[in-house]
Amino acid sequence: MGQEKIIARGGGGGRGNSTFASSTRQAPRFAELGVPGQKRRVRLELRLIADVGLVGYPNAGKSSLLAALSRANPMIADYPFTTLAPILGVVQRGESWGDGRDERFTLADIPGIIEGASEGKGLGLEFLRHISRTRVLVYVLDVTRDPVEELGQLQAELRSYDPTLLDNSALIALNKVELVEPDIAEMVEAELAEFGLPVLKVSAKEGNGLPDLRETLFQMMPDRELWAQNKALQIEPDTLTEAPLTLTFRIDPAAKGVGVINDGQPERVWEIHGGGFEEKIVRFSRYMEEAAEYLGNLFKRQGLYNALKRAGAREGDTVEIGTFRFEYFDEDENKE
Ligand SMILES: Nc1nc2c(ncn2[C@@H]2O[C@H](COP(=O)(O)OP(=O)(O)OP(=O)(O)O)[C@@H](O)[C@H]2O)c(=O)[nH]1
Ligand SMILES: [Mg+2]
Repeated sequence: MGQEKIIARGGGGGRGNSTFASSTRQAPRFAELGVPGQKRRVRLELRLIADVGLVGYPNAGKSSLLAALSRANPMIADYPFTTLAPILGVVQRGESWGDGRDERFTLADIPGIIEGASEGKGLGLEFLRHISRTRVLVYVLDVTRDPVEELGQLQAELRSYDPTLLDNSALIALNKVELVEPDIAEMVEAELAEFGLPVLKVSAKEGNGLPDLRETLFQMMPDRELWAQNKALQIEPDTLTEAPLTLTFRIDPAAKGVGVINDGQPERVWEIHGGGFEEKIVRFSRYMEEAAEYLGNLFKRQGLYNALKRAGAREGDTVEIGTFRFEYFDEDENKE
């Protein structure tokens, strides 16, 4: 709100005639001309800024969920691509509008996604861009279809559009559960659990599980500031690798490992310099705990774990980046 951005600068103005006045030229009849301003052709793209985005195949019940959770009144019908443009609703916690932080969030219903959406099939990119700024994604799946297959497809589409979308908090709303026997719904729920996301069984039509869904969304909503920082970091990941990375190994005789004490063994410490890691770490100093998992993944993506492994790091070693220390964990050794 109220943000400004200069897209084209006006040219510098010329000096007026009085600037050129002198004792012999008291009323100069000339002035300096200004220089032309910048000319630019711009295309503005409108993005919804919603907190939560509903994604799913056509007909899964996204609009029905939006209608059930908010006062929005989207069109709902039993044919695919009913929703042609994104619609926003406001979801409240409790009865009042509340004065607390985040007592409400905005929910965006976007048109259905189909295979190939990221290449422009269906309504294509038109809507995927609208979920690039949401903090939580809800995958809406129809229990009577093939939810496991459809979720895989949805994620593949999102990934090929923007891989960082999959780093967002997300949950699965398994919809239309009143249409199947409870044990079928539970079986599907168990299969979907493989995706590592919370699964909530709901019926947008009958209202089953909706209070739970709403509350879970409130609980999952990441702090706006932290989310924005993570997002900023994801957008410019390459800056991490600019400075050359150096790993310096040292033994600390005072055995104070991170988390575990190495049975009185001297502590093995890897100091990390360069690679942009120290600079990134300080940006999270206020959020170390919350951001630990995110940073772990980021470091992995940026090759820090591989570099450590190649250098001979062992399980339980301490890795030190600036004032931040964590324990090295050998993934290959811990794989089943
Ligand atoms: N039985 C049952 N039907 C539902 C439920 N939720 C939605 N539906 C029905 O499923 C159909 C599609 O619902 P919509 O909410 O329009 O689906 P959508 O995901 O928004 O579909 P598009 O806008 O086409 O992508 C409608 O006929 C709904 O009434 C549910 O929980 N149970
Ligand atoms: Mg719809």
